[in-house]
Amino acid sequence: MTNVPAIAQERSLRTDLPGPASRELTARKNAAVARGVGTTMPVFADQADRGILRDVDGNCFVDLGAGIAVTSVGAAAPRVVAAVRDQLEHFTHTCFMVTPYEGYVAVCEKLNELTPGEFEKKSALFSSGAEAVENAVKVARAYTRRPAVVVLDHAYHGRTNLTMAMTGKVVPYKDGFGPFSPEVYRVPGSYPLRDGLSGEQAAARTIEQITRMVGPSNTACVVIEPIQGEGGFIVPADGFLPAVARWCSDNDVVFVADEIQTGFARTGAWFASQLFGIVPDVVTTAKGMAGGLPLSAVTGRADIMDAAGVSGLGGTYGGNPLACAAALAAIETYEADGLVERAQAIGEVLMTRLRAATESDPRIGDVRGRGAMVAMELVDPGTGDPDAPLANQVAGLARSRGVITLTCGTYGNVLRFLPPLTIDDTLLADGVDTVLAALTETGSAL
Ligand code: PLZ
Repeated sequence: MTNVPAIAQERSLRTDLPGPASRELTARKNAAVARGVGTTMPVFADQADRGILRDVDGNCFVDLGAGIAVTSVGAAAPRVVAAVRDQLEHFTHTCFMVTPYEGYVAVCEKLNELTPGEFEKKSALFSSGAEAVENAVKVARAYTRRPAVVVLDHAYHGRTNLTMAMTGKVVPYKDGFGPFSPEVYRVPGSYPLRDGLSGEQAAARTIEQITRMVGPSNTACVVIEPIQGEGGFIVPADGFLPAVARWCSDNDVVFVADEIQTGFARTGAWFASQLFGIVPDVVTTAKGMAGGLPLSAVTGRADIMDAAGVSGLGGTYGGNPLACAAALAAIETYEADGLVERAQAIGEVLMTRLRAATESDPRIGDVRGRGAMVAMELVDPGTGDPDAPLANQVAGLARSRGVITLTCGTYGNVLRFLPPLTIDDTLLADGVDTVLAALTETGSAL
């Protein structure tokens, strides 16, 4: 196992962006790929390792997105590469539902051990995050024999029909794609910057709405991202999540934590639920779990998970052997390389720099997050209203300087930082400082 990165860990631009090779590929993409599949960056990837992604023109970008919180161990983590190569030489696929294999069972054992809760757990594996969310709803309905699914404002749970219904933002995710799955009810959550409520107050409002609009006897599950991701990296006020989880348990409603973005060390804990002192009945995971290979999971109390009948859960590719080998190697990497602690250290670097910037720039309305899941919400300093054009301008400028920068938020005004946990401190500082310099250059609105 080599410790030498495959690419020098330095930002460097060799061509104007996009370079000639990316321009050519973009022309082919525009002709061949449906326009609905949007792309953030105008450049095509050639190689990626740790904190750097190199494009087909040889430009090296600081990666502050990790493929939307996926390549936390890096996009070429040595253990993952070796494990996938080894599995490839045995078999690529048998279908677990036809001829099972050990890797699938081993990943489930690991998930049952790592996710919060001391009770007996079971897991099932799938390929995408949306599929995991769908299956969490399936088991919750099978267990409770109730139909309703409760989700929060600003939620993001996926792009399939049921998960589109669960996702809050219409444009672009749901635009023109309805009608959506019934029995999905949306209630307000906790967004301290915008609602000014304490965790207890926000939870009382959430619970009151569920009780009044849906009724616990109709509710199969409440599905919550402990820190909302696409919706704006919204960290709920202290006390919000425990109060909602308590209400669920008092009413035999399944509490599902969607940890697809927050899970696997991202927030400086194995799972964000642990940061808020909650123990979900069911947890959905994906993204960071398998070092870049498509794998997702539902893990929960054994009695809930076993409520679905035999052959009620599955899918041809669910728990693909290559993805399982990758997950076991990625989990070993998190453990052996101390990446939970590394996420905390990354959080400190990010928070220190971003908080220092807020002192001199009133357009930074909020800096928030946990561990290596951090965001800066940009606002009009006079009114506090979201400033999406500014966020887009800053992200665009940072990208043109060689930093992969993502935005998020219902209002599109949040810049988010999700570096691979294997990025080094110098590169991380360079990436953040480039984004902050781009903000300064857009000039103060005051
Ligand atoms: N739940 C909490 O963050 C995926 C989606 C990006 P899939 N987030 C990135 C986009 O524009 O499609 C996500 C998530 C949470 C579920 C999902 C869905 O996971 O693997 O994209 O299906």
